[in-house]
Amino acid sequence: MNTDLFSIRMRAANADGHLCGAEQLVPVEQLPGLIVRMAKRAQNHSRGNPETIRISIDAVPAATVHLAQLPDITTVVVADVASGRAAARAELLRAGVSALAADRAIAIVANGAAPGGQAMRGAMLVDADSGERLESDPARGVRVSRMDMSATAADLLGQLLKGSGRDTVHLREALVLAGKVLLAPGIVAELCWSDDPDYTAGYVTSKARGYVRFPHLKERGSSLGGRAFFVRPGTDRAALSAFLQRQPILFEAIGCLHPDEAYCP
Ligand code: WAQ
Ligand code: MG
Repeated sequence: MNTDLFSIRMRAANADGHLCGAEQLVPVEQLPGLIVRMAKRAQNHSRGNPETIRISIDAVPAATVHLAQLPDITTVVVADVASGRAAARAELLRAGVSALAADRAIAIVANGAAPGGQAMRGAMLVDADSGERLESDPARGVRVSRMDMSATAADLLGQLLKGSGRDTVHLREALVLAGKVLLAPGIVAELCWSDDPDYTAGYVTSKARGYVRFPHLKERGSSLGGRAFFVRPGTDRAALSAFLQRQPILFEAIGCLHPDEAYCP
């Protein structure tokens, strides 16, 4: 990297709580267009109308940006939410998460992880053995930022996913977020499904298997979704949060696409 980048973060909320957010890492010339797109996105969101939209921009020196490759993508076809959650649970166990921790996290996301049964703004940190929640603020959680994929990686992924019904902004952004989380110290796996009522897909990621998607992890119409980052017992939480919130990561290559897209770099 030899040009400086800018971290841009958006967060929108109203009296009901968190509506949506987004984070990207872009060259300066993309900032004006992106500010407008992020504001429009907050104003046209399926979770409701915002009362506050905050957009923050921070310079990121080129020398601090780590370059990386995105995780492999696998889509597991499931017929309904029950089989989707069972398959996601099996994937978490395969990654080394205990059954207790997997079951607890799935139930918490399904019921709304923030106080009052709302969706959280960020992610829960969950001990991969005990299932104990470790984040200091259960409404905010940990919000990952300062990550993106390069234009080249985005173009290639777009070409490969075109026409598959998988070329969604949700998938791109979730893949980038999950890719960064996998690089963080102490992470065992991640579980996620969207809190957007019209988006039912979710995923489990792990180092061994990459980004494993399930088209149905919640019922259409539900606004309850969230994220759990499973950590090894004894993980230094301050170091983990600092990495997730501050270390800039730019994905300039994509991974393999399984099964039917049949692509590998
Ligand atoms: N850092 C930490 N947690 C976050 C972040 C972030 N930057 N952004 C969102 N979350 C948490 C927060 O609790 C949200 O309520 C929850 O995740 C869901 O966020 O087809 O769209 O942006 O492969 O609604 C996954 C499947 C889509 C994509 C996930 O999440 C696919 C999605 P959303
Ligand atoms: Mg959402």
